[in-house]
Amino acid sequence: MPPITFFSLLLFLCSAAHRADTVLGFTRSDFPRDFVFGAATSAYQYEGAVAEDGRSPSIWDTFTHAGKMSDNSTGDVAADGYHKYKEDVKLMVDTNLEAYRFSISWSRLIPNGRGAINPKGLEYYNNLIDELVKNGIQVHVMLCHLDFPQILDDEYGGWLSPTIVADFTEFADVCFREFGDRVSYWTTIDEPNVSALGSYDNALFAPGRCSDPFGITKCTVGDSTVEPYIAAHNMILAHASATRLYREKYRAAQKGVVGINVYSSWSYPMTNSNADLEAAKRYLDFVFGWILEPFASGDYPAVMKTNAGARLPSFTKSQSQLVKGAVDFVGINHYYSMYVNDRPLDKGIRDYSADMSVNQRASRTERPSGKQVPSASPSDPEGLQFVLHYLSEAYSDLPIYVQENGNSSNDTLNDTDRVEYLKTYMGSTLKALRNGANVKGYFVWAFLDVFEFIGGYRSRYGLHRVDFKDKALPRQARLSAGWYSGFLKNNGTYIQNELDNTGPHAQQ
Ligand SMILES: *[C@@H]1O[C@H](CO)[C@@H](O)[C@H](O)[C@H]1NC(C)=O
Ligand SMILES: *[C@@H]1O[C@H](CO)[C@@H](O)[C@H](O)[C@H]1NC(C)=O
Ligand SMILES: *[C@@H]1O[C@H](CO)[C@@H](O)[C@H](O)[C@H]1NC(C)=O
Ligand SMILES: *[C@@H]1O[C@H](CO)[C@@H](O)[C@H](O)[C@H]1NC(C)=O
Ligand SMILES: *[C@@H]1O[C@H](CO)[C@@H](O)[C@H](O)[C@H]1NC(C)=O
Ligand SMILES: CC(=O)N[C@H]1CO[C@H](CO)[C@@H](O)[C@@H]1O
Repeated sequence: MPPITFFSLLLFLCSAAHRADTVLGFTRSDFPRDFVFGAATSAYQYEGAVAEDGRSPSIWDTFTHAGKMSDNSTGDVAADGYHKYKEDVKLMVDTNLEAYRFSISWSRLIPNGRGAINPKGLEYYNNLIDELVKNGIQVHVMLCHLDFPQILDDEYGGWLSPTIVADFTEFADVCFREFGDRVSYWTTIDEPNVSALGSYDNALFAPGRCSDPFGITKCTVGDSTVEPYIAAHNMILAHASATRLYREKYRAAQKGVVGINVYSSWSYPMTNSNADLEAAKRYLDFVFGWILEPFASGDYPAVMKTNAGARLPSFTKSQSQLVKGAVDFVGINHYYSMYVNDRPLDKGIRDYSADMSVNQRASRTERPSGKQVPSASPSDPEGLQFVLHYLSEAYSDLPIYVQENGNSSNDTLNDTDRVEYLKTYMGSTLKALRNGANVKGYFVWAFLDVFEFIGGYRSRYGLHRVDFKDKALPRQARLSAGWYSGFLKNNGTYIQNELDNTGPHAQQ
């Protein structure tokens, strides 16, 4: 065989193997009919209108107005979803979305944190939900997506106080009562891991508490060694309490389900040494186990109790009973994988990351990133498959929804990288499903460009572009919106040439 042919054959085989592994060899109809495809946004990131119609500030208003974002941005206007939701639901119809996940601004609905309902806030969410239902789009609600009323932070430190459990349950009660006739899918809290660490360990997120040397800035208030654990503990209790309420008061009539969300990365050991294999396992216990193990066993993973000692709160007997079994499904937000190796437990003061006792990075070649968000995060669709299998096995086949998955891009409309990313991660989801993982849905983050908690308006995740420089905030479909739309519409038809012969508005 002449070298050139041999070489082409080799190339062909390699790329065929690669394609078989990663490329779209599937259609919508390969997924079960009750599997649901959607896209997501969240209240502070999408709505804007922060001082309108009776909304009170959330912790994110305070944080952004203190100039804490690297681009000095705020969510004051964001994508102006408060005014543009009808137009956006129309875009969802154009995109053939089967479901939409959004979150409720607690401080818009109940401006004092507890007590009186804001009629305008109630009206907004009723209108949005009606618009979705009218258009046949399944409604998935996140109750608390990183923002809660500033007034509760002022009063008792928000998630740091057990008082929030009762207030959160009351907020959930209002939502179940007012919206539950049209909403069956409830998720209580978004990314407790990220929220606990970002808010109380490294100060990347509102309210920006930390203690030296763990913060991204010089710390003035907080205690990174214990507060993240306390916050997560109260989130777990708040979730469990809201779930119990739903089950006792609403489930029989409304027939819905209540789940919690976790931020998820797969963890690969850097080497095959026992120490690194253990480290990768420990990572999973810290990421997933921290939040999910209490719902399975009523307690935290043993390794967390050992490494964090008394800094990790313990469950009382009645808390343990409340929490155990208090979850109908798990939602995961998934973006990339991590590579970990063992790091000896520091003898000095430790926060959560130090307790985990691993070095982590988002690619094999990067230097360990310490406690910050990785600078680059290569696509690793297989990692999602591992996560779905791991969760199915570790948590007795609880239904799983991929509630966020997506890729950032620049402002371009021709977002070929995003199409590739979504395709391959949806492919991994299908493989996991075929291999028995109990995965029920997949949501792209984000339906359109929004204010990003990391990166403000510099970082674009939308299927639809928002032109933030134009006061009218016009939306434009990206290539990815057209691609997703075609995938969802053409049911049994394999979409193949989407990148070859189409511009950004193709298939719309
Ligand atoms: C999609 O395809 C499946 C199986 O091929 C079929 O049962 C279903 O009715 C189709 N749905 C739509 C909306 O065309
Ligand atoms: C943000 O605002 C601060 C203070 O007003 C200013 O010093 C800084 O240059 C601004 N940064 C950006 C990226 O605009
Ligand atoms: C997005 O896609 C690009 C190109 O594939 C990749 O370099 C980047 O790391 C991805 N980002 C995430 C969050 O996956
Ligand atoms: C956006 O990124 C793509 C690669 O993903 C690149 O081809 C394009 O030039 C970039 N556009 C801008 C405006 O930076
Ligand atoms: C979109 O980007 C791809 C790859 O970067 C390129 O081949 C194609 O010509 C671009 N399409 C348009 C309409 O700009
Ligand atoms: C263990 C784990 O994945 N922790 C993540 C929780 O969220 C923070 C972001 O605030 C990540 O940096 C951690 O890796």
